[in-house]
Amino acid sequence: MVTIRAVPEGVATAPPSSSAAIPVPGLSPEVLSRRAATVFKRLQPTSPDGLEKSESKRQKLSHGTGPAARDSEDRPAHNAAEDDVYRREMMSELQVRIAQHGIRQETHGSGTDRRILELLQRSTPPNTDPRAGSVEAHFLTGEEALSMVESGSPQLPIITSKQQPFRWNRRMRPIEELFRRMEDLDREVAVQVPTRSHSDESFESRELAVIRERFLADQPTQEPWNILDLRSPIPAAILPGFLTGENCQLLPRLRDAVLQGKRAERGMGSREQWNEWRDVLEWVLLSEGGHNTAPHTDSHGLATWISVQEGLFGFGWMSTPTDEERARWNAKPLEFVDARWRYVVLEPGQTVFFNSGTIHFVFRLCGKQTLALGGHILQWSGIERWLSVVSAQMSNPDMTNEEMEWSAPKYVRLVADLVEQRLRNGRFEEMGGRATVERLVALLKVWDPDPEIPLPSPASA
Ligand SMILES: O=C(O)CCC(=O)C(=O)O
Ligand SMILES: [Fe+2]
Repeated sequence: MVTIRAVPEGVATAPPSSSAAIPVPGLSPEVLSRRAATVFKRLQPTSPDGLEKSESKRQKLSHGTGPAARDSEDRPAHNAAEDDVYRREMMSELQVRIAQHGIRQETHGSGTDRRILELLQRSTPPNTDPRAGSVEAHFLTGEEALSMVESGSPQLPIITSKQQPFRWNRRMRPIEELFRRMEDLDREVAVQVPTRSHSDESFESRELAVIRERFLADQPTQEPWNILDLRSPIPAAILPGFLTGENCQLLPRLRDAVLQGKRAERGMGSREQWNEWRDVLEWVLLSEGGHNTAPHTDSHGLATWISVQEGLFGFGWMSTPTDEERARWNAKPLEFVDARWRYVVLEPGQTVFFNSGTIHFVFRLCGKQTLALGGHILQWSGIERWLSVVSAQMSNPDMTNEEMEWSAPKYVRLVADLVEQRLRNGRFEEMGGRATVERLVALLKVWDPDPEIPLPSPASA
């Protein structure tokens, strides 16, 4: 993830750039990694108290705003039985849609539907009980999550609740408030439309005013729109509390190194460059029900958090893949299924965090819009893993693009500099000791294939 694109980002009229890690049906490579590509060349309203738990009631649960989490009562519940109801409904819906689709021309959505159905047929809820075998997802309070991500790089998804400092105004739906806060609705943004032919691009450009009208009218549709590239109009205060510790703040430090170099003043780098980085650090996912996203890894080796604001958000992942499973998936990301797939259905107020390289997919029942806030992070303790994910993404032609080839080495070199700085400042104990950090620096430096590649200057980055 890493070069900074010269494409202006402020007005999202340009078609998405191409720098996705892998091709994903229904989520074109261009769109998939546009956020990260931009710089890498690429909350949640808390749910109302007493979440109702039957599927039908759950469907009614749309949004809410409450205080940020404070104590252990904020551990999210994992309700495997309800999630299974959602999965079954999802499978029936997909079966009908696939049958209806029949022999019509292949679209972006039809490929994704078949893939998601195949995965859901194999997916089970994660085991969360250590007495029943290996735990496959962590359902944690904010405090527990904070301590886990500050002390290491968890390989399993973490699910928390009430971790978002930002509060919606309770007088309207978050989706309505989102558009209110955008102010200028004449701008355009790329919208993914699953009924577009597979031979065409998966997105088309639409005015924000049109998108707003469509979402507020909330009519049933066979053509669910998905907007992945929406610049967040809400204050830069959406990072879930448990991700605000120092170990999770490597990406903003990398941004500073890119945009400011050796200067520490404000104002280095252009406003647009800072905005581009902000678009990687935090973003908005707005979708009509029925829009799904096939399995992929987020580009440039970035770790990701997603906080659901409205609607129910089905999130699936390949659980603890072996090296062999990962290699087989890397080789055939559009086909490989023979692994342990797990899923959860997230509610407003819940956040999922998953680390670099997690192979994940998203599913949504028809008829219910979803809004989520999300962002990317990198952990200081996750540098080695990041390096291996970026290497895999670069070595696989399906996962590589020019932008990554050009930029990843530069960013790896900047990370090496940052780690060396920690060594100079005597900050090695927190990263596993001097020997470990020295080995890491050596690894980062060896990896860099061409230390002579010039770093992006503030002017060109
Ligand atoms: O919301 C979606 O459909 C996809 C979310 C996701 O995984 C991504 O944007 O990378
Ligand atoms: Fe993703």
